[in-house]
Amino acid sequence: MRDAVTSLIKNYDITGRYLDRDAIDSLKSYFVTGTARVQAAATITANAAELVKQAASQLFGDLPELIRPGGNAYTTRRYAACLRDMDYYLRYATYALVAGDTDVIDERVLQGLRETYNSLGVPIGPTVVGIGILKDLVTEKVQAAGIEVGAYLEQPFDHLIAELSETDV
Ligand SMILES: CCC1=C(C)/C(=C/C2=NC(=C\c3[nH]c(/C=C4\NC(=O)[C@H](C)[C@H]4CC)c(C)c3CCC(=O)O)/C(CCC(=O)O)=C2C)NC1=O
Repeated sequence: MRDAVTSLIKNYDITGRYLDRDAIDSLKSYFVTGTARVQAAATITANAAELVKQAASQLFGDLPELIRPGGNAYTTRRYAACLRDMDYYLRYATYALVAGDTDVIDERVLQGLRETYNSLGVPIGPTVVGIGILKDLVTEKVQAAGIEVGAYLEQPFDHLIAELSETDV
């Protein structure tokens, strides 16, 4: 598991280089957003249950077939599994946000996920929609708390969305 700083150092150490201008710039941009990252993570944490509940109700409002007979989130057990998955996405996005690196998401969330979803018939398109809703709700919540929002905040969600959306070759 890596963060913005260890990733960078690892890359420079491989070739035995001192940190150059590019490295310093990327470190600066990480530290400049440091306080916002930590504050955003605290805001998400304090509102996690509510964010997941809201995102799910919006998702099921937009795609009601998911919770109708034959839908993948139909039955109490599967409904609960879906909300739990949303909670996983939110929690790991929060870790990645603090780390400034999506490595934790690759390692702990995405590895083997597509295969699991495919084998259980969990639809990936609606999952991606759900993550997008989470991202919007998080952005609203963080902004309402008076914390600067921006690419730093969206990146973990965009990474999940991009990786899950990627079509198999
Ligand atoms: C921390 C990393 C991690 C992730 C991400 C994870 C996901 C994950 N989601 C699962 C199931 C599931 N995931 C969903 C999710 C949904 N169904 C829908 O229609 C919606 C689109 C969506 C919610 C947004 C459902 C319904 C199941 C249960 C499927 C079944 O058992 O038939 C399963 C199968 C095992 C189980 O039910 O627990 C895994 C492994 N597990 C992990 O350890």
